[in-house]
Amino acid sequence: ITLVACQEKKVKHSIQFPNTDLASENMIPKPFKIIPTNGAFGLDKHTAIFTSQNSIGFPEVGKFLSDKIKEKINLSVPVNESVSETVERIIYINQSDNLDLASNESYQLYITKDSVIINSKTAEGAFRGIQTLRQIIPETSNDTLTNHKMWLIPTGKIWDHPNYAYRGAMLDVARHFFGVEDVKKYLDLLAYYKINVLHLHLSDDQGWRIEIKSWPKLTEVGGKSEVGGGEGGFYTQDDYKDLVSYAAVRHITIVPEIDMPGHTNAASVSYPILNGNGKALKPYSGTHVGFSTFDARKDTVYAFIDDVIREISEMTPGPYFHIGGDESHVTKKRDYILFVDKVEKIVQKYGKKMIGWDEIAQSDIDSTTIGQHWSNESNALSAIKKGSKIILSPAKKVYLDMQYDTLSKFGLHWAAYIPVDSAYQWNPDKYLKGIGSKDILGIEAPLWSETISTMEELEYLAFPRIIGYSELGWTTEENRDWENYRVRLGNQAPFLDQMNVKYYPSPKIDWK
Ligand code: TNX
Repeated sequence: ITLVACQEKKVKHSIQFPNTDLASENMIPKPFKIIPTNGAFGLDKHTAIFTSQNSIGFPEVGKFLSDKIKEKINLSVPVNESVSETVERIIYINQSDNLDLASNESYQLYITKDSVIINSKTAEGAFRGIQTLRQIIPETSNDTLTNHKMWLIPTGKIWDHPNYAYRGAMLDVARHFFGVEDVKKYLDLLAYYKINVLHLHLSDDQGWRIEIKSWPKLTEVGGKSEVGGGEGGFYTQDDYKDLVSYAAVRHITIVPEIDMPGHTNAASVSYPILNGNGKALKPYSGTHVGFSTFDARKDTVYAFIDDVIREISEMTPGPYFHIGGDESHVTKKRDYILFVDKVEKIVQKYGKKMIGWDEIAQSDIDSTTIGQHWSNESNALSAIKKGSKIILSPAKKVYLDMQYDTLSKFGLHWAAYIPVDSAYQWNPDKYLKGIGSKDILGIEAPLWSETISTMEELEYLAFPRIIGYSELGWTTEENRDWENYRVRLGNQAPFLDQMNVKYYPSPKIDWK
C-alpha cells in the first residue's frame, strides 16, 4: 500500500539528473551482478524507509540503515512512519521468497529514480543489502538540482550473494586484551564489508579473558597478565553477552575460542590441578608458544572443560565452539588425540559444532567438525578425508599480524611479509592442492596480538588488508581483479577517515 501511495504522488518537478554508472561505484566486496541504468535516485528530506513489518528483523534493518544515513550525511530518514504529504521517494526493504534469493544472505537491490527496493529472504540478506546501499550514498550532496540538499544514488539493478558462507575475522584478546568498545568498533567496520563471523581467541598462555562463574580464579588470577607485563583484563559474562548481541544486530556470529590443551598457562596458573607439563607455574608475559599443556589423563580436567564449554555455549547463540588445539608441543601425541576426541563430545553435548586449528585432524574427528587451516597442508587434507570442511587461514596469506614489509611498525614476519596486493591476489578455491570449493566453508583473517595493544595498532595491521579478505570471501573469482579492486580500495579513505580508522596508508594504493 505504501509503495503504491508513493508512486502515485510521483516526483513533483521533473529534475534533470546527471548520468551515472552504478557498475563503477566503489563497492567492496564487489557484487555478483550489476546492471546500471544511468539515472539517479535523489536521497533527500522527502525520502522515507519502509520495511516488511511482520518479518523477523526487517524493521531493525531499516532502523540500522536510517541510523547510518544520519551518521554519514546527517539526514534523518523516517522508518515505517505513516506516509505523510512530504514523502516523495521511498526505500523499501522487503521480505521475499523469490527463488533467486538462494542463500539467506542473498539480496536484490533495485534502484530507480522513484524508489530503492531491497528484496531478500531473511533479515540477514537485507542487512548485507543495506551495506551495499550505504557504500553508494555519496559523502557530498548535490546542491544545484533543487533548493535543498540531495544525495544522488546511481540507478540500476544488483543481484548479489556470497561465494562462501563463512567470512571471518579473528581477534586475539589474550596476548593483549581489547575491551568491549574496541571490539564494537571492529564489529562496525567488519559489518560494512559483509564479514559475518568474529572469532574471539579468549584464552592463551598469557591470559584468560572470559568470566566463568564456576571457576572464578580463571579471571581473578589468569585475567591479570598479558604480553609485556601489563594488567590484562577480561570480559564479564555481561560484557560477552553485550558483544554477542551487538554482533547479532550486525548479523555477525561470534565464535568463542578456548585454546587447549596447549596455550593454557594462564588457566593452569589459576588452577594448578589442570597442569600437565609437570613444571612450576607462574604468569607468563613473553611470546613463546608450545610450552604448556593440560593434563589429558585427568577427569578433573574434563569436568573443568565441561563447565567452561557449557557456560560459554549458553551465552553463544551461534553454532560453533572453537577449541584451539594448535601447537600442543608438550602434549604426548596419544594424549592429544584422546583429548581432542573427548572435548569434541563435550562441544557436541552443548549443541555446538567444533572448530579447531588444523592439528585437530590428527584425531578421529567427526565430519561435522571443522578444521581451520593455518600452516600444515597434510592436516587440512586429513580433515577433508574425514568428511570435514575447512576454514582457510593460511598464515602466508591472511595473517593480519604479518608485517606489510620490512618498514612495518607492528607485526611479525615468521610466515611472510604480506603487502596489500599479495593479501588480495590469491584464490582460496585453488590454494591447497586437492581441496576445492566444496570442501571450503570460508576464509578467516586472524589478528594475533603479541605486538599490538591499542586500537590504533590493531587498525594499522587490519586495515586495509581485511577489506580485501572480505572481497575474497564474498566475491566470485570472475569478479575479482586487483587493478579494479585497488581503485575501489583507494576510495574507502573517506569512510575510514569518518570512522576514525588509523589504517596503514599503503603506497601501493592511491588513497582518495
Ligand atoms: C601461531 S596460528 C599461532 C599463534 C601465534 C601466531 C603468531 C596458530 C594457530 N598459532 O599462537 O600468535 O602464530 O603469528
